[in-house]
Amino acid sequence: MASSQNNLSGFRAKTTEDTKNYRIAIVVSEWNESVTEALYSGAVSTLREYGIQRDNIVRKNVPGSFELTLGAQFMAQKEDIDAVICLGCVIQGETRHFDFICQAVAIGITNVGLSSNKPVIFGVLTPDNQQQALDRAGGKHGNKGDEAAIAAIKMLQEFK
Ligand code: DLZ
Repeated sequence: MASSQNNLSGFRAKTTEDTKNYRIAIVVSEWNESVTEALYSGAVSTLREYGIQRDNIVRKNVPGSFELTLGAQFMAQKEDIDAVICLGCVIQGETRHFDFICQAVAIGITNVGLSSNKPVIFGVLTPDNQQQALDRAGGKHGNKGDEAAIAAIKMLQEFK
C-alpha cells in the first residue's frame, strides 16, 4: 500500500466483509490538477486494496477547493453514498485568498459531515509551494489521498 512510506505508516484500517460494500464518493478539485489527480489515484488504489468495488467509487469534479463543500453536500445527500472524500490543494499565495479558501473549506466540510451524519473527509493539502504539495501526493511524504481513503473506511467501520 502506498501509504507505507508516509508519516502515518501505522495508519491502517481493518479488512472486513462489510468494507467491500461501502459506496464512496470522491470530490476532486481541478485547481492544481497534477496534485489532485495524484491524490485521487492514491485514494482509489487504497479503497480498492481494502476490497471496495470499482463501481462503488463515484467521482465528481469541482472547479476549485472552495467548491468542495457544495460538491460534498450534493454527494452526501444521496442515499446510496456512505462517505465522501474531498480532495484539493490550496497553495499559499501572496494574498489572503489562501486563508479565505482554507477556512471556508475546513468549516464547510465539517458542517456537511455534521448535517448529513456521514463521514466527509478533509483531503485538502495546504502547502507553501508546489514541491511541498507533490511531496505529499505520492512523493517523499507519501500520499494524503491514501490517508483520506483510510480515514473514510475507519469511520464507516466504527460508526456505520
Ligand atoms: C482562485 C483560486 C486560487 C487563487 N487558488 C486556488 C488554489 O490554490 N487551490 C484551489 O483549489 N483553488 C484555488 N482557487 C479557486 C477557488 O477555490 C474557487 O474555485 C474560486 O474562487 C471560484 O469560487
